[in-house]
Amino acid sequence: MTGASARVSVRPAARDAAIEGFAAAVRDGLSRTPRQLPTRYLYDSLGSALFEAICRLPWYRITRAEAGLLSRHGTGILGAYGPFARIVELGSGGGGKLATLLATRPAGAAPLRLDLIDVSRAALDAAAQLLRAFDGVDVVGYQADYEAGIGDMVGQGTGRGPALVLLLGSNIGNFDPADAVALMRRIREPLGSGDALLLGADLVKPEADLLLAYDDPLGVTAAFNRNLLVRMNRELGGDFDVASFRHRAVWNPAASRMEMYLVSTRTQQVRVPAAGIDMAIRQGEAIWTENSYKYTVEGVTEMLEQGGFIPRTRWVDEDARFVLTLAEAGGF
Ligand code: AVJ
Repeated sequence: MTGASARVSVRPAARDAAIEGFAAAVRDGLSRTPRQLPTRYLYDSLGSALFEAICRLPWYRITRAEAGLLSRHGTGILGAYGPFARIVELGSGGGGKLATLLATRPAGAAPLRLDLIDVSRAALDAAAQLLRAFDGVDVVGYQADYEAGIGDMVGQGTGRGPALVLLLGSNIGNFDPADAVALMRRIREPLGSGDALLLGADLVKPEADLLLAYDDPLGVTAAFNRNLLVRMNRELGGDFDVASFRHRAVWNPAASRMEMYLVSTRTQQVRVPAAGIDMAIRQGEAIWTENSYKYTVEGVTEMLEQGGFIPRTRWVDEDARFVLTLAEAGGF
């Protein structure tokens, strides 16, 4: 039997479905100096598809490195405190990371509930389709940001056994250090003893490798970034001339992060009516769209400990410089 018993439902969070949230975030971000846009809005349907394409680029090694670690060590991970009765994934995307982990699950394993949290409805639909093929799993998708998702989902037990929370793919990289620790604490809060967190984080590596990963020769990352302008035009009635903004990726060594910008190639007026924006952008002026923090192994350990977790096992891909850490919910 393949997934005949799987229950698949995707619930949109009221807060997230609202276009008003996007409009307010755009109004706020574009009014700041420097101008910025919230990263999570990169993931509309096309943005999620472009991100999936990024994951397949030869220069973007995070996804493949993590998949290698998940398939080599999945049995140990799933059996560590288990068997787990529930897996909650923050930022599931199309479900590929979880599918890799579940492929290591032994035949006849105990039933498992999967709660997928993602801002992209299209990604959740794809993930539900992919994951329902696994035996004995119930899949529930929840369209929400991490904050709403944790509040509504992480604390819900099944009464059958421990829960494993997944924060993979270096999704933690979008958070400033203080926010990353705050996120760890938010995840830790509703968990009990025996529950665990599996965290995937990208490590510091040579600048040339990072620049190729975030400004790839095929221009897929540039398209992913510029799609945010396309989305503002479509959903908020904006009149961005998409072709007159170019993608820029820079390594900021002091902050240990990659930064992505959209740079205007000419001085121009831009209106985004639904966000109340009517602004002049100078030639060379940049709109900041993403931070991707790169960690050290020690930095990951410290973040987990400050967040109330006890790191138990870590696996490092030395070649791609990526670390997967299994941590137990501890005391504060
Ligand atoms: C999904 C946040 C992990 O930062 O590497 C990929 C997003 N941005 N290429 C990352 C991204 C540009 C990605 N994360």
